[in-house]
Amino acid sequence: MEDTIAAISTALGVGAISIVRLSGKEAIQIVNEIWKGSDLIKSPTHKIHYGKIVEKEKEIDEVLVSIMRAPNTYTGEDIVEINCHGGIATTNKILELVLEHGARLARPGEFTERRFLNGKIDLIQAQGIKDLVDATTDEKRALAMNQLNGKVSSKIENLRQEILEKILAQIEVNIDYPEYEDIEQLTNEQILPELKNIKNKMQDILKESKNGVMIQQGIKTSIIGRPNVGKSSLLNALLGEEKAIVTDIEGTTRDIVEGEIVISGVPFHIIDTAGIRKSEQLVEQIGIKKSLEMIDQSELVLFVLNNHEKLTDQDRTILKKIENKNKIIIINKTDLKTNLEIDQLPKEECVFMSTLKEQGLDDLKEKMKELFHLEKIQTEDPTYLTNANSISFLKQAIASIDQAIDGISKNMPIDMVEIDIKKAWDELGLIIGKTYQDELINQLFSQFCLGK
Ligand SMILES: Nc1nc2c(ncn2[C@@H]2O[C@H](COP(=O)(O)OP(=O)(O)OP(=O)(O)O)[C@@H](O)[C@H]2O)c(=O)[nH]1
Ligand SMILES: [Mg+2]
Repeated sequence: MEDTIAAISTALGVGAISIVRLSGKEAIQIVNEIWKGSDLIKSPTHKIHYGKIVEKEKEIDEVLVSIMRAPNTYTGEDIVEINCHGGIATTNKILELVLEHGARLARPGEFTERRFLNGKIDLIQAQGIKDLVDATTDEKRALAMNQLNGKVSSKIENLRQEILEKILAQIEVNIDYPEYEDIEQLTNEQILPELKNIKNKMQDILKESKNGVMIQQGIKTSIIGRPNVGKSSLLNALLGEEKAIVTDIEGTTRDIVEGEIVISGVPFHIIDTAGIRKSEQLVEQIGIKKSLEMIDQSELVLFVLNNHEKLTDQDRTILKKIENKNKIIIINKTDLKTNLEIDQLPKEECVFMSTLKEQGLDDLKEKMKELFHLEKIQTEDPTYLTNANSISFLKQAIASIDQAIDGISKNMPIDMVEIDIKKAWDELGLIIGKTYQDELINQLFSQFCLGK
């Protein structure tokens, strides 16, 4: 991290102010070279200066410059922020000037990467910073904030601490001083119950993290059903706008229409598909194929039936296909006479609606909430893992603990079992981006004085 990086930190466009930010050893020197005002080199830290940005005596802009000296800065390096007048030309010009004077254009996320590399944050916190900036709902924001402030990290950190203190340290002591205790007794009375205890805690985090993924990535939802049952009408009702075309002609929807609604903080990405039926027409057949594929790709299927019509073989095929999926069966057009064999449908999964009369929408939303246990989400302080990498590391760590438990049950030597436990510890460390060996040794040493 020898070079000094620079970038425009505000959105590029017309606005009241823009900020050009620099980080690195040369940051203050570089800005001082294009600066008319008090000497920045002599500036104390965390001070704002008024002055002008100049190019060979020519004034470019009137600005405020913040000087922040290492180490108490975002990146841990010297940082200079130039608050200039907003607007594309001015901001770009100032960026150009700092680049000409020796800064390098920062890669996306490079300021935060330096923050991580300088040990100011761990990986979950870094992810939290990104998620916070990207957050589009209040739940996403709250979730990101708990990643950023370290609440999520400390959950993982606590697990590692327990593995270290209650298991690894015990084993180490007993390997080094085997005369002090009976190793089998230790394994069965202490190590095994602790392993099971930690595994349960890890599984709890894994279970909860499904919520994190839901909040962050949303739920892929598709509306499926025969032509004319009211699929597009349902999409429009959910979105509260006339997004899809609705007509009484079968096969109105040919291509895919989509939209998003947020229920209890969880975004549902809803896709309206072409009606499923036997058809000779090529275009429609493509649509139907897409619908069937859509079922496979969806996390939730809204299967729409017409209350006024009897179940067809097609309907039964679809019902079979979605049997083991998250689904809600929507019996639409309840304003018309019932001809549908309602008693043949799984009652607890049905919602009665009339999109025409605007009835049943709240029941549907309630059902969606129930299905994914969303009522809990808004009352909780969300400390979940949200990213696929972290979750897969956690799964690996659980598998390693399982391996260790299995090893004990097969009477494997304790130092063999220990390898799997260390592996779990290491895998948890990957979630927060910590290295393994040095830390393990340091902690063990400080707690147990093995050298005595
Ligand atoms: N009576 C009654 N008619 C409805 C209701 N919902 C939709 N319709 C009518 O049913 C017809 C078809 O509605 P769409 O929403 O286009 O149906 P679709 O399932 O998207 O149809 P395709 O795109 O052709 O597959 C339209 O004439 C709607 O006005 C309802 O609750 N009651
Ligand atoms: Mg349609």
